[in-house]
Amino acid sequence: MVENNSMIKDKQGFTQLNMPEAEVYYAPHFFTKAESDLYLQRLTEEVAWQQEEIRMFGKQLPLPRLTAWYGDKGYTYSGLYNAPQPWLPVLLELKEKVEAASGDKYNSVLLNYYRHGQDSMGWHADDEKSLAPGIASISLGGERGFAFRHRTRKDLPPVKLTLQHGSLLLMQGATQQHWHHQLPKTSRPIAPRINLTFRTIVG
Ligand SMILES: O=C(O)CCC(=O)C(=O)O
Repeated sequence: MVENNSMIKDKQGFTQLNMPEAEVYYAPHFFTKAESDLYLQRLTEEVAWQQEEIRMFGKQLPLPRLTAWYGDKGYTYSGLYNAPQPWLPVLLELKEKVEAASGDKYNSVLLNYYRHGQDSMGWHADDEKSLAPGIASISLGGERGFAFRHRTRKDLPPVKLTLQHGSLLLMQGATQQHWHHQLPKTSRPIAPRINLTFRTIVG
C-alpha cells in the first residue's frame, strides 16, 4: 500500500512511485502467498544469521536486526566489512526472479532479519561508490512501514508505503543520490520480517 502517492506508471504489476529525481517501482504481490510463506520459512532456517555490532558514541552496540551477506564480493557499510558467504540455492533462485523483473544483474545480497517492531533501519542511502545504482528489495513476513525523504528538497513530503509479504521494491537510477530511506520502529505487535536487497558491487 502506497500512502500519499499517486500511481504514475504500471509495468508488470509494478507501480512507479511519484518521486522526482528517482526511479522507484513497487510490486505488492510479486510472489504468491504460498511462495512467500515458503521462502520466509526457508530463509529463516537456512541463512546464517549474525548479530553484528557497530561502534557508536564510544560504545559497541548491537545492530537492531540480524544480518547476513551472500554473493561474489565483500561489502563495507556502516564501517562493517561483510565477507561474502557462498550463494545458497534459495538465494540464487530469488536472484534469478528479481533479475528477470528488473532487467538488472546482481552479484550480492544483504539480508536483514527484523525480530520484532523494535528492530529497524535508520535513514540512509545505499550510495557507496562501489555500488551500482539498481537495488531490488524483497519483503517477507510481518508488514512494516517504509519511508523515503528527499536529501535536500524540504518542500517535498516524505513518501510512505507498507512493504507487504511477498512484495518487491526496485530502487533504480538516481534514487540513492537524491533520497534517503528508512524502516522505522513500530510499537505494534508484529511478526518477524526478512528483507533481501540484491545489489551489484562494481570494481
Ligand atoms: O528492510 C528494509 O526494507 C530496508 C533495507 C534497507 O534499507 C537496506 O538494506 O539498505
